[in-house]
Amino acid sequence: MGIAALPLADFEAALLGTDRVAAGRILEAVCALEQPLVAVEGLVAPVLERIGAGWERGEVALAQVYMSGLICEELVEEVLPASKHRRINSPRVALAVLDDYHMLGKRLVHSVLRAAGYEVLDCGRVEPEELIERVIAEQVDVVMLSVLMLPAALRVREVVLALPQHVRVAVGGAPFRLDPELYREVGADAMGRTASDALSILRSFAELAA
Ligand code: B12
Repeated sequence: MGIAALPLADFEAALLGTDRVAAGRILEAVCALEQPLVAVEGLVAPVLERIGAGWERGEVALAQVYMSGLICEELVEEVLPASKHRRINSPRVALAVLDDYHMLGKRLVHSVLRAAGYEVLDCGRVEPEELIERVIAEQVDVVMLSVLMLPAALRVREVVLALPQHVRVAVGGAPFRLDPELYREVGADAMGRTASDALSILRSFAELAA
């Protein structure tokens, strides 16, 4: 199934109508033809973005955005795979949502990393101070941050400045996609546009360290 053939409009209608069953059926049907991650990135992420844009234009209620996010979180939990195997010699990777409540991007990045065999320290939703303490205490090598609000994106700088120099920081989420230079401005080492980018980022960090 080509991306163009994905039932974006039907999935959007199901979410806006809070019809979890219909949304689940649509996602399941796409998962039968595509890898679950491809389905989630091709269907769930763009439709949530469209719903967000509808909210900005005043055509969609915040409650609908909220319920759509919630339904998608549950559906994604069901379709994405659990860890396959553990990698030996993999870097210690920590993953967190910085200072806001948009959790779905982190969930996707977590699945991608686990499916590829990386062991991930999931810090959940954290303030910079707590994250810095954990990263240092757990001797983390790479920090992956999912950030959807601009004020939180600007706080990435606090994290970068407080971490030991060898720790690499990668970021992703709406503010970074809107302004592709922002990650450099806040001092991060890399930016991912999709959850799958987490893997190429880890590879590039490993090459730099070699
Ligand atoms: C769903 C949603 C919500 C839901 C969240 C539900 C949940 N449990 O997650 C709810 C309703 C709770 C919500 C609340 C709010 N939201 Co909101 N929300 C969204 C929306 C529509 C979609 C976000 C989403 O889940 N997308 C799907 C996921 C899968 O995409 P993603 O997170 O971008 O992740 C993908 C990539 O970015 C990448 N990625 C993400 N992180 C990382 C990290 C790494 C390391 C890598 C490699 C890749 C990567 O991988 C993912 C997939 O490939 C966005 C619109 C948008 N354009 O993003 C607005 C948006 C993020 N929200 C916004 C706002 C303003 C709010 C509220 C303040 C609204 C309000 N007035 O109350 C609150 C604030 C809550 C808070 N303090 O955190 C703004 C942020 C503006 C800004 N830049 O500051 C946005 C951009 C909407 C807009 N255009 O105005 N929201």
